[in-house]
Amino acid sequence: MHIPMNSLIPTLRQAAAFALAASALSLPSLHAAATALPVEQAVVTQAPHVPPPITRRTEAHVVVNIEVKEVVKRMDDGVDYTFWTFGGSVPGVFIRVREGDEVELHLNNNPTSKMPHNIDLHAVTGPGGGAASTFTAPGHSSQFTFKALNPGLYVYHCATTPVPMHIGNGMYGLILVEPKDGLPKVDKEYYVMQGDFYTQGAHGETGLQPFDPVKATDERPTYVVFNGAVGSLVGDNALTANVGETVRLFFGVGGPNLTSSFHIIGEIFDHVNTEGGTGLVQTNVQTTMVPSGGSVFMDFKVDVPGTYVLVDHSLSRAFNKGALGMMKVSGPENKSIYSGKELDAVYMGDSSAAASESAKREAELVSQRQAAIESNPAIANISREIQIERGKKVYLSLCFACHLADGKGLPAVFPPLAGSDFLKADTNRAIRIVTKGLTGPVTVNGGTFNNVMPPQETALSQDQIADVLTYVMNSFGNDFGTVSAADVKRVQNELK
Ligand code: HEC
Ligand SMILES: [Cu+2]
Repeated sequence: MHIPMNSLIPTLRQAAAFALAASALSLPSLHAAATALPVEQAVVTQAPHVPPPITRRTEAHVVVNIEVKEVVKRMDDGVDYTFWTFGGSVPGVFIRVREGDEVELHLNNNPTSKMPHNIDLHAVTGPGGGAASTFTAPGHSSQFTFKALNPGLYVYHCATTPVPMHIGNGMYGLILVEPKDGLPKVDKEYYVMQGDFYTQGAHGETGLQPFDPVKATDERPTYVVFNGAVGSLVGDNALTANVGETVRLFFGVGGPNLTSSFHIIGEIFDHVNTEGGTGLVQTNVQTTMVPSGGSVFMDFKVDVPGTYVLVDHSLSRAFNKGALGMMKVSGPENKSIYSGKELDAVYMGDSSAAASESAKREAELVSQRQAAIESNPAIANISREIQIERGKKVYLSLCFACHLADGKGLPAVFPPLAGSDFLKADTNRAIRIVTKGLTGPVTVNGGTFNNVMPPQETALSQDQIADVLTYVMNSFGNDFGTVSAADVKRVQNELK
């Protein structure tokens, strides 16, 4: 529907002209375009919140203000990223208007931004969806007005070159154009968007991570997340609902590349507005496919209490790259619908209660370490504890599947790590095993094993291998010493 992006991108000179015109035009823009309609200011919200339903049943001239900001935020524990945002966080602010409204959109690019940006709203009928009219240099504003002709849930995104980079840095959000008579009433509404992120460091590598254009072009994301970060909907940030309530979820995929197979573990969607449209309402759906640059909204009644897990059912993304969120439903049990027993640690991996306790404990220890560094040079012990807590999360996401949560393994199948004489004997060998895997007969604590341990070198960073080995060497009754990232680096270099 939109014309090719390249032809939209103004030349630099045009861009400067745009920006100038824009800044001249839109001094605090009370001068709404001449309109016969009542003027109102849109309420916009940050995810997972949604503006209240529109109760008016007549058209209005709605003014929307969005500030573009480039901000450093958490992508994962210890991992920071410079996100480019519509409104300060990822996804961008949720915009809610009504079919037939005139929407006057102001795009304000914060003076601290390094890049020009613009906005293409899929709800717009007109070339570029607003992109050319809103190309805005740092410290400038631009505006344009469109009529919301078609009801539905639409993605908006930045369309400035290089477009995959702008979207890949988090520049997307949703705009809902409510049908004239509104949507069916529900008890709770939430806003979630999935996006794929490409960092130069491996998954979990700490520090400020730059965008990796090669991984982006190859569509090999380091992170696939809901609402801009690993764990943004986990633990204390989980969505909530009460038994008996009907929940509506507005879900979009910003991409820039991946399609989502969106599913909630333990729920069935009662109604799904497929592809964010208003005509085709499918009922009783398990998993719905949401294209990049597309959306869906669905509602479901929550009947029994517990934790429901939002995933991209391309499950490596959920369990290894971050596309996992939670909805906590409270209220009375109903044994006729569900007999009991919660999702346990094995299923939830590093998002289990035990692992999220680990994340909290890790944060406490990190600040303790900071204090210790300042007052006392004897920090080795605290560093080891931090490694253990970090390593435990890696263990719970990966190793436990075979070696089991208690490290005892399975006789004749998976060797024990608890009390393992084999592990204790040679730390460098343990690093090699986790890096390259292990096959062929081995004897551990007198038992013989002849099976396959898969290599972890592409899944785990050097820090993570050091942490997980430190964890296993100091857990399950073991007291075998520690492994540093430098040790892992040395052994891995010898393997090359
Ligand atoms: C898919 C199953 C599987 C996973 C996942 C797995 N292992 Fe293993 N591991 C094995 C098997 C099987 C062996 C023995 C291989 C053989 O018999 O040749 C083994 C051997 C080992 C050994 C040497 C034997 C011993 O008990 O001392 C260590 C150490 C080890 N694994 C650590 C880990 C760590 C740490 C992780 C997580 C990063 C992990 N493993 C993940 C299956 C697995
Ligand atoms: Cu941009």
